[in-house]
Amino acid sequence: MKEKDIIKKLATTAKAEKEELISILASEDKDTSDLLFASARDTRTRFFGDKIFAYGFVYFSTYCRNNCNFCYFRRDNEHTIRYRKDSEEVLAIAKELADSGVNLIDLTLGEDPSLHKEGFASMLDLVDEIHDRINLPVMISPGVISDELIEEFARRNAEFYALYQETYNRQLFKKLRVHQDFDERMHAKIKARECGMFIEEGIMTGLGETEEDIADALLAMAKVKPSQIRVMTFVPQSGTPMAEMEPQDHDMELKIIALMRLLYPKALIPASLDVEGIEGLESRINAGCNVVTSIIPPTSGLAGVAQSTMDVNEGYRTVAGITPRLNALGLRVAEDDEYKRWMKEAW
Ligand code: SAM
Ligand code: MD0
Ligand code: SF4
Repeated sequence: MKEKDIIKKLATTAKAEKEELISILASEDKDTSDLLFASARDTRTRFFGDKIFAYGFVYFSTYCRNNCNFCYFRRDNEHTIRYRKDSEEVLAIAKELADSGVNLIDLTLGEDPSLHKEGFASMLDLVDEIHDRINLPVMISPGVISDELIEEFARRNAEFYALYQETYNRQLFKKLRVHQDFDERMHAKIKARECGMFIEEGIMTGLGETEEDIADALLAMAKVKPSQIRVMTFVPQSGTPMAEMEPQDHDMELKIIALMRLLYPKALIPASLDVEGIEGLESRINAGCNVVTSIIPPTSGLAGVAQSTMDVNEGYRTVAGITPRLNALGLRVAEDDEYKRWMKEAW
């Protein structure tokens, strides 16, 4: 089948064979990509209208026991600024984010040994405090945690568990997430889903993966029944083994976003401000995203992940910063009760 017919089939059936996905990923034809993005936007409008959800990002500990080769916060990176925010600081930041109009608070951290030591007691309490005092849903991004802890976070009603596989190519996974277990990471997501949490799955591009790897990932991620799916282009980080790797342009990320939209029409798909900052917002939204992530208060002293400082102090990674840009595209930041309604209907 020709690429354009594959896209039409995808838009009506949400189905494609692996070879078909590969041919779209490999295509360099402008008409094909224009049709791909237009179909993705149509699909988003069909399921979400003009609503875009906004997530506040609280990276509250940058300590990590792991050594992922791509990550600025890996254990052995001596360039990293390490900090750990206490609960009162996190709550003050979450309140500021809520007042600014975000729909969810994403509590993210490295696999901080001191949190593991205390059994995540302070983070579990934070989930309760955000629910009680701030009344917003919570996403947790703690990395891989035990089944018992997943059960405990689920008991506290943490709504979302984000844990990205990065790749479904096991050899590549081993090179990236050194000394980590592919199956253990998959298991944590399946377990969390069984306990009643929404799952965010994700991949990275620009790591030397093939188009076949990407197509495999797009199809295989269905296994974890994700409600939110993402792709981010790898951004080389100083002080890491991959610091000198040639960065890839963002075209592949945009194509993957659009394919995600067509394969998983009801999914939440983030446009991360953490890759290209605010300048990268429009292209990602135009590829079919319906969430903006990595909104960070300018004076909070918090870091991003892939772009730890870009646009943060300038105040561009804020709801006020994204609103005019979304409005110019005929879109708007959703209200909290619209997000809560999505959660009810999506389960
Ligand atoms: N430590 C937890 C974990 O690894 O699951 C939570 C941190 S999570 C926010 C880190 C995610 O950011 C990674 O899973 C990866 O997808 C993304 N990321 C990290 N470093 C990146 C980089 N240099 N470029 C692009 N994305 C990156
Ligand atoms: C983002 N930097 O939203 C964040 C991060 C973690 N749940 C999300 C990758 O882009
Ligand atoms: Fe740690 Fe997560 Fe970075 Fe890996 S990606 S080094 S687990 S913070």
